[in-house]
Amino acid sequence: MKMLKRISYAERAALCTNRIAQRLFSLLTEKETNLALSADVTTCAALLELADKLGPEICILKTHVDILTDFTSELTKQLVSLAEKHHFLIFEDRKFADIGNTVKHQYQQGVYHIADWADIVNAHSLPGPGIISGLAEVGLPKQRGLLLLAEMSSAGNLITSDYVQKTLRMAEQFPEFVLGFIAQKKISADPWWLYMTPGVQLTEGKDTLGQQYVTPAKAIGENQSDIIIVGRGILQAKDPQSEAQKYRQAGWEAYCAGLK
Ligand code: S5P
Repeated sequence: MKMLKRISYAERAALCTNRIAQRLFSLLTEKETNLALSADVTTCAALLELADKLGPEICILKTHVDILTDFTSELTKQLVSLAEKHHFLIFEDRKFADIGNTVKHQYQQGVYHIADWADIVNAHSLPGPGIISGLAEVGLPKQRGLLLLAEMSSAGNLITSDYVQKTLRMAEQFPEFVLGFIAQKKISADPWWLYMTPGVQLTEGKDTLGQQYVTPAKAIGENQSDIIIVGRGILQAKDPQSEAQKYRQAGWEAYCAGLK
């Protein structure tokens, strides 16, 4: 497949107006990593240990705080200080999917107070633009950013190419708040959108519950995504730290190869 020369993260930082996207493109360049760790563990101690040990390797720590069995607000304070120590952003993978008024409360209130500590959250576009307006009311004053789920990695998902295009159109209405997409591939020629791709392992394959994996080379190289999101590929390895280094290297090499 013919690949077009890609625009560097640094150049794209200069081309975008979204504050979080600028921050992230610059972070990718400075730290030379496009690896996001999907820290899908179920205790605070395990999450904090991962964040501290693997923090130097990653640009983003992706959390699912609602799978923790022992969540307290102390956890999020410690995560924020680890994010400062190791220079990564925190992305709570909340996948909001309700009407604007409800997601506003889910984002700001409840047990987790997500807006107080997560730099980035994501939402399905399914409910329509009101979901983005609702989240933006809470997130924008705190300089947070939103990713829309344009595509999913799971087999049999109901997303069509029309849905993807309509998701893009919706994002275009909120350039200050929406920084990009969870997607399997680049979906727009505009260089300011940032793409994060889950369903990544060093070899292609699937799990028993519909998850489908592509390699870092395919996600970043062929599919022109920006950041690989890796969970079990790292978490289930004997030595997660050295495994994270392998993913980091694979992701970065795929990016650099596209610049030539
Ligand atoms: O389409 C998607 C979107 C997301 S955010 N497919 C996904 O797998 N995810 C998330 O990425 C999922 O919730 C999980 O936290 C992570 C993938 O984990 P892994 O263990 O399969 O790498």
